[in-house]
Amino acid sequence: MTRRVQVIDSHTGGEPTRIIISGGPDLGTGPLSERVERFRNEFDHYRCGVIHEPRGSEVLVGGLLTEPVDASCAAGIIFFNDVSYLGMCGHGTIGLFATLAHLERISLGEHRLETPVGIVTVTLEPDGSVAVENVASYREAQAVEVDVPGIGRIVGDVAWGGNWFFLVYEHDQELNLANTDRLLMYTRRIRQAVNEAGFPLVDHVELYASPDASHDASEPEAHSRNFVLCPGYAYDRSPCGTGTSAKLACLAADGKLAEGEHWVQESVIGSRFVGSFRWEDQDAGRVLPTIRGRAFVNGESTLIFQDDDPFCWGIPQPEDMRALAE
Ligand code: PYC
Repeated sequence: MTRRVQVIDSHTGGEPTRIIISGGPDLGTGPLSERVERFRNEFDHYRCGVIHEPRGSEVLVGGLLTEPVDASCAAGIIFFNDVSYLGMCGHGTIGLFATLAHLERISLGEHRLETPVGIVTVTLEPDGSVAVENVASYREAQAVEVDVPGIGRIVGDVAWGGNWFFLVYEHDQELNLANTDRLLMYTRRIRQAVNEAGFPLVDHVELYASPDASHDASEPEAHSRNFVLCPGYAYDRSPCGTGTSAKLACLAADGKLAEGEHWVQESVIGSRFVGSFRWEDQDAGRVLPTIRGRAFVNGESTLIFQDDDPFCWGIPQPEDMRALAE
C-alpha cells in the first residue's frame, strides 16, 4: 500500500518548518490537547516518517494542519519535532502563515490559531512578515542554581513561553556558528542538570550574549544574541519564538522592558525577531508576548510512504535521545 502526505516546507530565520496539509493522521474532532495525545499514542510513526531521516532531519519542526474546535479560529495546528510534540512554536507559526498565504488560504490581517496550549493571535502583514501574539508567558523560578558535571555552577531562570525554557545569562561560551557542536554538548549537560534539579519539563535551554556588532544595517539592531537547544539534538536557527516569549516574560518581571517597547532578539546565525509584550496580569507576572518575523516557502512536495520500504516510517531513533546525548 502507498500513502501520500502533502507537505509545504518553509524557513523562518533559517529554522525549517514542514506543514502537513493533507494525508496526515485522522485525530478526530476533540480539543487539540486531546488530539496531540492521540497523535503521540496512536500515530507517532507519522511524526517519525515526516521528521526523521531519510525524508527529514533532526533540525525540522513539523506541523499538522487541522480543523479548529473554536469556530473563531482560522485553523488548528499541532507542532512536533525529532523527539516529541511542542506546545506552541513561534517560528513554526510564522512558517504556517507564510504557507497559508502561499496557498492563498488566508487574507492579510488578524486571525486566531488554535494550538494544544491555547489560542494565539496571528497577523499577516502586507510586507509578508507575521506577528504572533503568543500564549501567556511567565517566569516560574528565578536564579535557579545547578551544578553541571564538567561545567560547574550555572545560574538561570525557568520560564514558560508556550514551551519550558532554562535561560542562562552568564557562561563562558561564544555564541557563533563555528561553535555549535560545543554549544550543543554544553546546553545538553545543563538541561540534564536542570531536569534533575526538579524541573523535569524543561526541554529547551537558552544561552544569551551580546549581539554581533557587525550586523546588517538594513535590519533593526539587536539587543541580544541567543543559542537555543531544542528538545532533541538540534539547535534553533531562528531566535526561537517561544524562547523569546519566555525571555520577554523575564525582562518584564525584572522591570527591564516596558509594555510595548521593542526587544530585538538575534539568533546564533544572525536572524532576528522583534518582540514586545503587554501585561495579561501584572501581579501574577504574566505577559502576552508578540513576536514578529518573516518566513519563506521553499518546498512543496508529496511524501510517499510504501509498506515494503524498510525505512517507510524513518530510521529508528534511540528510545532516549537525551540520555544518549549526555
Ligand atoms: O520558535 O518557538 C519556536 C521554536 C521552538 C522550537 C523551535 N522553534
